[in-house]
Amino acid sequence: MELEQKDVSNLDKIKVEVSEDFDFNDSENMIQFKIVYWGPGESGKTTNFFRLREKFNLLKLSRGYSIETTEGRTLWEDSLYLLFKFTLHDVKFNIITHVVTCTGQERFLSTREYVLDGADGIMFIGDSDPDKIEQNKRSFRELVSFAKPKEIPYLVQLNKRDLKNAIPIKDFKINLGLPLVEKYPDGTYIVYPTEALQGKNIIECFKDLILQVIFNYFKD
Ligand SMILES: Nc1nc2c(ncn2[C@@H]2O[C@H](COP(=O)(O)OP(=O)(O)O)[C@@H](O)[C@H]2O)c(=O)[nH]1
Ligand SMILES: [Mg+2]
Repeated sequence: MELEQKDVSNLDKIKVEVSEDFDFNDSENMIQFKIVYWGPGESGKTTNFFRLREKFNLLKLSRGYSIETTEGRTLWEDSLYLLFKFTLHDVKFNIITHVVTCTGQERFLSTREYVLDGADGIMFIGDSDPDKIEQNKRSFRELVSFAKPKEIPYLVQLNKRDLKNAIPIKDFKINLGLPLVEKYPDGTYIVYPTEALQGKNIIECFKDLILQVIFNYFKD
């Protein structure tokens, strides 16, 4: 997979402010985004979702929901609406972000297509468990085949870095065909090491994806 050169000319001027002062009456500067959390089964998508729900406790529009099987696996999807404000060239925008996760289970492939429909940004959650290399590869290939033609921005998380036998980041990159350098020219990481259970790097990663989505939105 070739390294995409992202245009960095405008990124510095965009500031994402996580602010509670969301203006419901300012419909002109209201933008809606949909962010999908994608990855193999049990890599930590729902755990990411719980951390976002905690962090944005005061900013969410809805309580959100998770539809799970009796074993605690996501049956349908997790869904949540978050509110932000950000400033671009002194213009304030109100952003409503719909965050959804999809099931990693093969037998629910049709619901994954449903969940991906209309996505403005995708967060890939990889699993550091060395036994999950093939699942990571397959799921990432699916994501790329969906996101590349539509030019949907995505970031890659490598979750469960706390595992004692966690796969080295370099091996993960080689398996997924990702560049071995640390960052893209625009400053985003090729791979974000995370610990969703402990909440490490989850919000930072989410903010970087939002920035990519906003940048993509204003690029034309
Ligand atoms: N050790 C460890 N376990 C995690 C981490 N994140 C999630 N898990 C566990 O992995 C399992 C699957 O997580 P879940 O979020 O349901 O995965 P999903 O299928 O992608 O939604 C659960 O038992 C989580 O507690 C992490 O950072 N480290
Ligand atoms: Mg889940």
